[in-house]
Amino acid sequence: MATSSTPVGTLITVAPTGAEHAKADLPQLPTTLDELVETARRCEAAGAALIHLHIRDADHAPTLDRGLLRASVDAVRSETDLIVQLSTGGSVHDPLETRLTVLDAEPDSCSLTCGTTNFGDDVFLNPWGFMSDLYVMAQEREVVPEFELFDLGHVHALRRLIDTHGLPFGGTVHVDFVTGVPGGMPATTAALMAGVAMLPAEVTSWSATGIGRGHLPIMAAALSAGGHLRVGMEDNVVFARGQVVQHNDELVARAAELATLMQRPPLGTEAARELLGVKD
Ligand code: KMH
Ligand code: ZN
Repeated sequence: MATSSTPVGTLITVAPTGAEHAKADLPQLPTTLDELVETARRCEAAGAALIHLHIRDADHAPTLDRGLLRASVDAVRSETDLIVQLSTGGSVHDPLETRLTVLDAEPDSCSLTCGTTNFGDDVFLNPWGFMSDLYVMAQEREVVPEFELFDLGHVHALRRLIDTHGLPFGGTVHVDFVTGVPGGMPATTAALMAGVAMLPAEVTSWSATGIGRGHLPIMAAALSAGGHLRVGMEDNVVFARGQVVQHNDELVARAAELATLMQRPPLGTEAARELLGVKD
């Protein structure tokens, strides 16, 4: 990393929906445009500065429909000041070509996963050619990528992307460690610290998320090591033992409280834009 000093504030990202949970099992999952906008508003008020979006169709199934993506970006932008990041990971069933078309919706930021990983019983496919095309497309479209690292090999692949194509748009490099996916790196402090130790010098900020029961330990580890936070129902739907999350803002509020206790209060959206090199 370029700097070893601890950041003064904490970027809180909310990933409210994801592509994996079924609305039928979890009716409080925000899947409609109205629910998404209401979630965005409440999460911004609770301390989030960035929203990582997956969207659903009228049947609540994951979709990468261009028109729906565009409408979601526009609606969240008009109702909040959140940085809008679209997932280019989609669901494990989305074809690579369709995942590239996500940038047509002109988000501020996009996720870019740095390698293929086993994903439960499925495979989340991210071959070099796809990563490389997405990287260049994001540079051309002036979209700031967030590099999703599910495994230590992904850290090394990020090195190759930077060496091959230069810095991303915005001139900063922000990565997010996604820990605890069955098949990826475990949600342990040791694995997270191994990843942080390997980060290329060009990386200017990092965040972490713990899937499922890794949620709290990874949040504490990230805060103590100078990292930022990603929370949300995409990653974790259990607030505490026997208590299912009822709204994403519960997770954001707890992350904000912990960050504030650690003397690293949530960054506002303007400071977050500056941190990530996102256009105003
Ligand atoms: N839904 C996963 C297969 C991303 O958003 O970029 C991929 C994912 C990563 O969630
Ligand atoms: Zn995602």
